[in-house]
Amino acid sequence: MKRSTPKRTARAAGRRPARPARAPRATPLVGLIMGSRSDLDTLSAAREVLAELEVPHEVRVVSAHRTPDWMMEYAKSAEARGLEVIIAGAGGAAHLPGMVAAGTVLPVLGVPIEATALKGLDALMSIVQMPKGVPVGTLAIGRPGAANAALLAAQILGARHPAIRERLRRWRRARTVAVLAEREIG
Ligand code: RP5
Repeated sequence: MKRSTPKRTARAAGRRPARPARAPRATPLVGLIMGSRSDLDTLSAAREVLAELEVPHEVRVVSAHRTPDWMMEYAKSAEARGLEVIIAGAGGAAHLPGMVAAGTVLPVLGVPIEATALKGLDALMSIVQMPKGVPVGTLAIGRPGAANAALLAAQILGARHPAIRERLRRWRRARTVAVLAEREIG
């Protein structure tokens, strides 16, 4: 005999079965933004680390030179929306991280993207050379920099969110154990 489930009971009574309630999405703490969709390949390294550490985040395209008004709106509304750290990746002249930093007092971490003939060196120089007064924490060019930006964001968040700090501690410990397990080469 078939067991009655909420779905079957609802159908038998001619009602639509109620959808299982979805867990509400946590408010993003990190805004991961990029000057172009073409930056996503690189910045997915940050996205993966944020997901692994279960840091609620949002991912948006925000172009400094193509959508300047949207960029300022994003920067100015970030704090009120609950974001605590912004990771901004851009290539070429790469003014996005600095311009966003000018619009908020939240920490902004910049990731230089290898997007031009200068292979990311242009973006690195642009992002790291913020004039005194409006800092951008600048990471390495490309995917290693993107992954480190996510780790650094988690470290910043760790001061206020002990659960994130603990996940980060475990993440580090796992790397240590993995290296020690393979330390004998010959
Ligand atoms: C920058 O220009 C973006 O951050 C990207 O790295 C680069 C190229 O952008 P697309 O021409 O691919 O949109 O603004």
